[in-house]
Amino acid sequence: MFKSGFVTILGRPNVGKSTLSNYLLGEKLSIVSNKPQTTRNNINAILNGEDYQIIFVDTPGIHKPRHKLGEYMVKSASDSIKDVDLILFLSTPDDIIGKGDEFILNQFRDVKVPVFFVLNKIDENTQERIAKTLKNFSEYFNFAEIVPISAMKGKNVETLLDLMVKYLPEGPKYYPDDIITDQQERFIVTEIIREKSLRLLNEEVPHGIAVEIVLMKKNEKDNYEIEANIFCEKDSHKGIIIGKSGTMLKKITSYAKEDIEKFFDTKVKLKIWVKVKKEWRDNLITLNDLGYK
Ligand SMILES: Nc1nc2c(ncn2[C@@H]2O[C@H](COP(=O)(O)OP(=O)(O)OP(=O)(O)O)[C@@H](O)[C@H]2O)c(=O)[nH]1
Ligand SMILES: [Mg+2]
Repeated sequence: MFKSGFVTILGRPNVGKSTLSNYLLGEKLSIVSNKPQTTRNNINAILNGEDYQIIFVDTPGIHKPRHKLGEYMVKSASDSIKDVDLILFLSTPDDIIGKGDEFILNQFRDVKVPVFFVLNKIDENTQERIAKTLKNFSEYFNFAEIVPISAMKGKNVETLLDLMVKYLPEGPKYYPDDIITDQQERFIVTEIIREKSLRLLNEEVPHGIAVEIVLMKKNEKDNYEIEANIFCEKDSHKGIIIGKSGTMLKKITSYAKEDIEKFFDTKVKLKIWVKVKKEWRDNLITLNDLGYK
């Protein structure tokens, strides 16, 4: 029997949803950083097994939005619940169930599909704390399965995968074998540039960044030529992103280039400009233009 289905990965920001999605896929498709609100769109990651196909939906962390971009992010994540066959609710060890987790769990009260509790980051927590968290959550909600994992180390992820397959319905192959995502190549490039910005910049600067591809084409040698804009919200941020004598922008560009070359397995010429777009995170038209729609 061939099994297939959509599995959404939901949780607060920074709990490791994208890390898990990447680990399951065996490919770095989603960007990851130690800052909350890294992922901004739902990203489908397609995993093919011998007798199954799972489409994982990596979602933005559910949080209290403070601008229209945040509203879009939270809505994308919450909407994913409607069309899936299984929900993975991710959290991390803590002494109590926080308000953020309660808010998410309450959205699951009426769903018809199984909900797994996946407790991530067990590698950096004590057994005692892990046990306490598992107990608290199992009393709070009727989960189909409870699985403690480390997405970073891959601990117990195989077990989690087996359980998911067990719960999935019989179904067709939704996508051909040779694709890992339905995301556009342009989107993947903008995300890689955004990841480098998130990792290299601090405080509020990286959160106000959006990336737009101005040009992306293959030249006669079949290598990519890419030009992109980094938008930020303030003149002072622009200075920080460019850095003294352009050092920061050079770093962002060279790290991004390296990853883009790895992802597409080809040489890349990358040029990036930095521009200011005031309060774009609250401007619906700009959000639309940047693909947050
Ligand atoms: N120690 C440890 N760290 C982890 C684990 N999984 C993820 N992390 C780290 O946690 C941070 C957040 O990981 P992400 O995968 O970006 O988290 P996310 O839930 O996708 O975050 P948003 O996209 O912002 O909602 C990164 O620094 C990861 O390296 C884990 O199992 N153990
Ligand atoms: Mg993420």
